[in-house]
Amino acid sequence: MGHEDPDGDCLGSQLALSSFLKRQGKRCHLISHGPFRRPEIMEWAVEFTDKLPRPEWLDEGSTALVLLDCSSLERTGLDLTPYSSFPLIVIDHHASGEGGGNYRYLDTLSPSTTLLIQDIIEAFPGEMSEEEAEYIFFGFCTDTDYFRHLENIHDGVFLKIHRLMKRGISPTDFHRRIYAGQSLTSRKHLGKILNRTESHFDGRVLFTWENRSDFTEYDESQRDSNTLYKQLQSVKGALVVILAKESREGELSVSFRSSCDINVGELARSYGGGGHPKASGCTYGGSIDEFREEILGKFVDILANR
Ligand SMILES: [Mn+2]
Repeated sequence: MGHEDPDGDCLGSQLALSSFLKRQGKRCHLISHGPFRRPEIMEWAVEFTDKLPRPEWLDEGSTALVLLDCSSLERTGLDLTPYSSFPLIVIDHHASGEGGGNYRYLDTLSPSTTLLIQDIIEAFPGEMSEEEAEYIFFGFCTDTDYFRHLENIHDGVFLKIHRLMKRGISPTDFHRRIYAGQSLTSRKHLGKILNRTESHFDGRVLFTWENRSDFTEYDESQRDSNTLYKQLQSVKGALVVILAKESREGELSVSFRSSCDINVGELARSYGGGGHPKASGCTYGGSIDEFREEILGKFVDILANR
């Protein structure tokens, strides 16, 4: 299982690991709360269920829960209290891990959880299947926005990618699978959100928002926030991009992107959210106007301390 509202890395990790475990003669249940709203992962939805097998059907001595691409059971959006007697294995690359789990494989320097699954598969004899290589590469591409979020410390990643390509991966096919297939309406929606972006603190903080009426006009499932961040982060002088989306009346789903040393992971955690230093998110109870006032107030201090 992985976090709710899954992305390609979360599902790719689950699919690659379960394929590997099946090759080892294990049985797997792929659990996800969904929703499967990102266009590039929709075709995988059929592989997953949010119905957990009843605990009494499972053999306590040989069953484990495996949590991928997040470190806390709350992030699954599922009630797992009936399973608290089973061992928990956590495999994750997020920095916000609360340290849960009886067995942990955490590496915050890994650009994706799928690359950690690759480590596990490669630690065993036998060759990874082409299908596993595809899931791993897919998760890597979605989490790095196709090689965009890699630093010098990630040099070892290219050796891993090299081994995936030996299994028959075509990078250009994957690029098409991840980025093509968008509707014209979704591009117009992006235009609207870009158009209303506010510039604060001499352009160092860009703030934009989406409310419920946007989603009566445009299909919410087609929104593509990565492209939005990419456009806004390309603005000269922009350090932080903030998107506040009204997920329902009086509740916002907020995303932060940082292009500098401002740690937006910490910022999101101050609201009970999580993520990486450069990309994070949280929920906020209140209106867009209330949130704007509060967060810009915080940036007065954050920018003064730089
Ligand atoms: Mn991930």
